[in-house]
Amino acid sequence: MKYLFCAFILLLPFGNLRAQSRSIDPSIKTSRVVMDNFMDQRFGMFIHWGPVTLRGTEIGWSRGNAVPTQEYDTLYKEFNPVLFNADAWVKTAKDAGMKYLTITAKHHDGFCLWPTKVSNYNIMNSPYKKDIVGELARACKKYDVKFCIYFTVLDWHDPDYPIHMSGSKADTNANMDKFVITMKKELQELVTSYHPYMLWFDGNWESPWKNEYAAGIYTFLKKLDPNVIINNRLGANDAHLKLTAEMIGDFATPEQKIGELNMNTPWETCMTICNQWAWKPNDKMKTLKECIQTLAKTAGGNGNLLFNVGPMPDGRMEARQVERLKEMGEWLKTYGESIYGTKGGPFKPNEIFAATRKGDKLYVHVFEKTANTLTLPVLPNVKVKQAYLLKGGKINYSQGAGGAITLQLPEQLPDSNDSVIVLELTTNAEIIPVVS
Ligand code: JFZ
Repeated sequence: MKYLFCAFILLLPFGNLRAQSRSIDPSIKTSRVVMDNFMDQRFGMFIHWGPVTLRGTEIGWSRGNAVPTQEYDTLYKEFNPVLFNADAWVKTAKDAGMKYLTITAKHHDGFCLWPTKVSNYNIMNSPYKKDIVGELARACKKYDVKFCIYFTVLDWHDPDYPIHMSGSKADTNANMDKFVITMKKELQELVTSYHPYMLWFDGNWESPWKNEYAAGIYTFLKKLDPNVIINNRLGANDAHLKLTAEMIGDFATPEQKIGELNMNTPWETCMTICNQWAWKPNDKMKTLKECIQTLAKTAGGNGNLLFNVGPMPDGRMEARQVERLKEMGEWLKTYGESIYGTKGGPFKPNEIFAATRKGDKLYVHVFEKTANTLTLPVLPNVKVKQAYLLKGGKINYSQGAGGAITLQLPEQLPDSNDSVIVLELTTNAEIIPVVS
């Protein structure tokens, strides 16, 4: 009997390992076809929103810092964004040329923007009492914008989650297994009610989160929807820039910086239009030049851009931000074919130019005119058939014996933010190896 007991104890960890694997079954991973389609979208809207906007401080992070915890946790009782209009937000995204939209259904502060049955800390207990996530899902469908959901792993508000504030030590009364069950219920509600195209996880860097949980959640989600796309912040890791075969997730998530050219691993840069993720009055806004060049350099690196807007506490997006996004949309009306559905490369984007490609076309995004000509790094075995401005107008060029292409730039570039020159090649531009 004693020996039997010992054998049981010895075998326990193995049984446990089998039940809670640290990795996922490769056959359930999001397919290449689905990921290629996601990467073709190139431009999406990120929205960070919640009761904290009443204070204009950062979502999640200001809890217990700029805003005392008690006060932060009761802000929802005053949250009444009567001017919220899901159609208007989605229309803003659409007019900006954005193809998908991601809303913070739950951020680190734990407040839920949908009527969850799992916790009372949700929008139905605010004076507003309307399903914000549901409204946005509906409007996205109407305007043919792909609907996506941001969901944080860590939750500083839930007593079952061991950490109650960034940097604080673990609460021994917390119950992580119970917390994960709650999380699964919340995710089940979100996936089955709103059918998100993609789930953008976050908050995976604190010690209570383990890959065992992440693998379980990934598997659980794939059973609910085999095609749902999942970012790399579900796996327990803080290497957001990377995505390796062992990491759990479908794409890498460089934050507030443009990812590096990568033809193999899907990635999406998330970046704010101002400085803060959530709304802040008079926050410094990026210039149109910065916005357009960020998008072009991201596409030039073969990545997507999830561009963040923080709406105001009354439910509207700031007029100046809406205007800026509209300007991006105007640029995309002319230049969209050099962004959507393209691949990045073969050159690494820099301050002067970036390149994208599709079929036999190589799109050269010219940011600055530093001389009358622009000579591109040598592309072996590539021959140009003709060159012209995407906006219209022939471009003279020469191709040296070594293959180097030199473009004659117009007296004045037609677009001060990014003028695209199309090079039609005699062969497929998409298979040109990356030039280092
Ligand atoms: C995270 C969030 O914390 C942030 O609020 C926002 O939602 C962004 C998209 O993702 O960004 C981070 C992640 C980690 C740290 C800071 C910001 N960190 O570890 O200091």
